[in-house]
Amino acid sequence: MSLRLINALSSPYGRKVAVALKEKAIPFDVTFDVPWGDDTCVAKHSPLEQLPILILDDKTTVFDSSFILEWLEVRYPNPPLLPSDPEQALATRFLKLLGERVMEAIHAIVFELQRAEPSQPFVDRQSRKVRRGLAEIEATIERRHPVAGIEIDIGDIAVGTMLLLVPFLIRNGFVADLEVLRWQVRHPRLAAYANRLGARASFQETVPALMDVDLKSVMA
Ligand SMILES: N[C@@H](CCC(=O)N[C@@H](CS)C(=O)NCC(=O)O)C(=O)O
Repeated sequence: MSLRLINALSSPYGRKVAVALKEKAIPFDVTFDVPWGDDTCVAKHSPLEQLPILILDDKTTVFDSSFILEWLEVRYPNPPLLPSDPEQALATRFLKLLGERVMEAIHAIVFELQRAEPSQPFVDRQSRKVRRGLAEIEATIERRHPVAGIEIDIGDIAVGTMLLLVPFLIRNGFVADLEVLRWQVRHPRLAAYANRLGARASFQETVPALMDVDLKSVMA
C-alpha cells in the first residue's frame, strides 16, 4: 500500500504523523499544503478541512493526527509505538493527550495575539493551560517506567513535536517571546527529554520550516 501525507511545512500535527511513519519505517510521499490558502486541497480530502491527512491507494483518507497515530498502530503494529500492556497503553495515551491539548492551547494564544484587539482573559486562560499542562507532562514523564521494546511512543511524539515547535514559533516571529512559552527555563528536565527526542532521525528529518502564510489575514 502506498501512502500520501498531506502536511504543512510547519505543522506540529503533521510532524507527529511523519515522525510516526518514519519510526515505523513506512514509506510515504508528502504533499505540502497551506490549509488557509486559496489553493488548499484539504477540503477535498477531509470534512474537517484540516491537515494532516493520509491518502491511501484506494483514495480513502484518514485524518486528524491523533486518530492517524492510532490507525497506524492498528495497521502497522511493528515496531510498536504503544505498549501492549493496557495500563501502560493508557499512560502513553494520557501523555499523548497532554501533548495535544497543550499544543492546541499554544496555537490558541498564537492566533488570538494576531487579532487587532486580543482578549487578555482568553490569553490568560490558555496560558494557564500551557503552564499546568507542561507541569503535568513533566510529572507524567518522571513517574513512568521504560517499556521493553519501545524506545519512543506516541505520547513522546505528541509531546516532542509540541515542545520543539515553540522555539520555532518564537524564532520566526509567529508569537512574542512570552514568559509562558519559555518552557525550557521552567522545566530543564523537559529540555533534556526534548533534546533526546529531537536528536532522533525521525525528528531530524521532519524539522519544521516556514510556510507562506499570513496569520493576521487568517484571523481577519
Ligand atoms: N486536531 C487536529 C488539528 C490539526 C490542525 O489544526 N491543522 C492545521 C494545520 S497545522 C489546519 O489544517 N488548520 C486549518 C483549519 O483548522 O481550518 C489534528 O491533530 O490533526
